[in-house]
Amino acid sequence: MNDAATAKEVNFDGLVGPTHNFSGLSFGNVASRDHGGQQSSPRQAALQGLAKMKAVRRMGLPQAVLPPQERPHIPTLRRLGFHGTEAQVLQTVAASAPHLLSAASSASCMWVANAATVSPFADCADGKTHFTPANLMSMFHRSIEPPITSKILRSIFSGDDFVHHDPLPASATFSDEGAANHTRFCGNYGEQGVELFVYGASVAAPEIAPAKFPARQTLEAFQAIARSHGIAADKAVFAQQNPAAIDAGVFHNDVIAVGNRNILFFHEQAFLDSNQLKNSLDLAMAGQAMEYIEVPAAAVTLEDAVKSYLFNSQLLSLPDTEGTTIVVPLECAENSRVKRYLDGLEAGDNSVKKVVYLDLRESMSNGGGPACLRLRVVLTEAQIVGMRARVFLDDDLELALETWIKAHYRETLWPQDLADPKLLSEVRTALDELTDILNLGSIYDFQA
Ligand code: SUG
Repeated sequence: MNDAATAKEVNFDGLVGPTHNFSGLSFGNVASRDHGGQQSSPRQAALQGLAKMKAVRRMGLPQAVLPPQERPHIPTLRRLGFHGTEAQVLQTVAASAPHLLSAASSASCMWVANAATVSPFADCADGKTHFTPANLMSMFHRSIEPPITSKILRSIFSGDDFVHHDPLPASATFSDEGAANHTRFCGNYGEQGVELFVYGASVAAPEIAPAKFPARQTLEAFQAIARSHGIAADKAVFAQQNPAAIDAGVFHNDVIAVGNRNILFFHEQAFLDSNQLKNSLDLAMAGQAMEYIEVPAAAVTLEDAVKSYLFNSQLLSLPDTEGTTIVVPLECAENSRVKRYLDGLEAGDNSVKKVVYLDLRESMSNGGGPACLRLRVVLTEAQIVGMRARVFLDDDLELALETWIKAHYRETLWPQDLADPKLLSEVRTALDELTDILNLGSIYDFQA
């Protein structure tokens, strides 16, 4: 049985794939729109992501990695009617429908906060950890991810302690974007916690919805997930995003709020009704005090929050340390209001004692900050030790990944370069080697 007392929360970070590029694919994500068509650096993107993993590991926390997917995804292009040899498929789609080539080539699976909703064993009726891969049906380029995500999660989290559900039906009613809209509050990670499910819209009350940009998570999706994960009714809290926040570019709740243990750090305008949310959380926590750090719009505007990604941060409880460390993107130091707020937070009367700024510019330019790049999974010592895949960072794996990135990734990439058949073979060579490094077996279509 699970040795709950040894349970730790592990950050699994998505390794940025070799086709990282800026194609302006995500309507409602202002960074994606603003950088569409620009030149990217896949190598820098992957190294920046790896540097974050190393930094968190240096803080004394376990850190693991999830592999990227195969892109361009030729099977998707064939499904869309492109035929011939792989080189012909690439050539035809580039000439006739370049937006489809971009979609089939996006490295978007790096934002693993959207990979799945994960409920730790202590919250689930059967005492097992439950995974539901997100269907990501609201953006075509992301809807390609779930089958392989599912395969990867099943391969890494294998055995009787883990339950893997299928993604929800790919219908607008069940639009699901995973952990980016899900937060868990608890005392120690191995104890039963409270799960907060935040949604942008619902079929039940369609009149409360954003006017400009899409709501990417529904209430109905999260109700289904809470049911199938076996979350007790009095430990599941559902709250709606403020539609005005979505219209300001908050396409996932993790762009405007983040939680860890008993802390909720959020913007005043994040939720439709913050007071009701706080009351529900207090009740569900049953006597365990919550710490609410609510940032007023007078200090940091919604626009500042979306530009700086202040809330797309990681709140980390470091071993043998009092208080919490917050990892934020470098952009937070470049906005004077956000910087002033963080300086005050660090010095103030609350649990956040230290701010760490990290350079994740390549991912940020597509709307992905520190929190987007990680999926949190609570694991016991025995589960960590028993893992067959080599996904936990140590000195050797860090070096192997760095060497691998430097050997296989291009320094620069334009969206037009996605049609280059050489890129496809570079990607496959790289991923083939990666499955060996990570001891994953064959997970990609091209390996079948
Ligand atoms: O789904 N961007 C991603 C960013 C996801 C961020 N995740 C969280 N907030 N958890 C998205 O919008 C842009 C790709 C492009 O435009 O090339 C993109 O897919």
